Amino acid sequence: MLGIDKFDADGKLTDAIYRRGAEGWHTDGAYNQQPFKATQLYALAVPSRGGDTLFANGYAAYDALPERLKRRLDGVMGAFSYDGRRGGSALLDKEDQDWKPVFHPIIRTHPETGRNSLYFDPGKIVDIVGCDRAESDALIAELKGYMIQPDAEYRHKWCKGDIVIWDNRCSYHKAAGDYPPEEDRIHWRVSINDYGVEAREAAE
Ligand SMILES: O=C(O)CCC(=O)C(=O)O
Ligand SMILES: [Fe+2]
Repeated sequence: MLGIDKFDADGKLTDAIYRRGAEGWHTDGAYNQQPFKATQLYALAVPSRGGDTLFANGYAAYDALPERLKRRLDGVMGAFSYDGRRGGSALLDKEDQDWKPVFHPIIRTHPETGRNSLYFDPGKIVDIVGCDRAESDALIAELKGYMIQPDAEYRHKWCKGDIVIWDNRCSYHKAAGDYPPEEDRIHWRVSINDYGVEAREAAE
């Protein structure tokens, strides 16, 4: 359940709960070896104003890359971790914050649609494998600029009872984080694991 116990025992707003998902555009589970395939939110309480969730399309981000970058990034891996390039998270236990980086291709071919998307999360990426620090920093800054394409965004205005499911393999999202803090904004959240084609075939 997301959004409960927002105020601590002293009545102080816990920012990590109020602003969850609002720190920036991201894709869920990039710090996992096998990132979540999809995430589902079910709205149980919706504030009177604000609190939308914004989505953007990773295929459109890939399509917008100049040919030079598409070629440069072909087959290139990114290193991702929970902390990315900054400090720890207030929501996680110490042991989770110390996770080693995991590696994912930056250009990711969706296993079901066969389309390429830019797999990128500015808060979770540590560096781009095979580059020196300066080149990796420059590439990360450049890719950030292509993530959000203005004609490929969707803004969900929640109604109580809505269920929204998104595909983390080809999209980014963030919470608007702008609703009245004294009001409830509560979702029931389910992360859907991606066992990959091999695991699915083995199970059939
Ligand atoms: O609360 C939201 O609108 C989205 C939060 C989020 O990023 C998530 O649940 O993965
Ligand atoms: Fe998220």
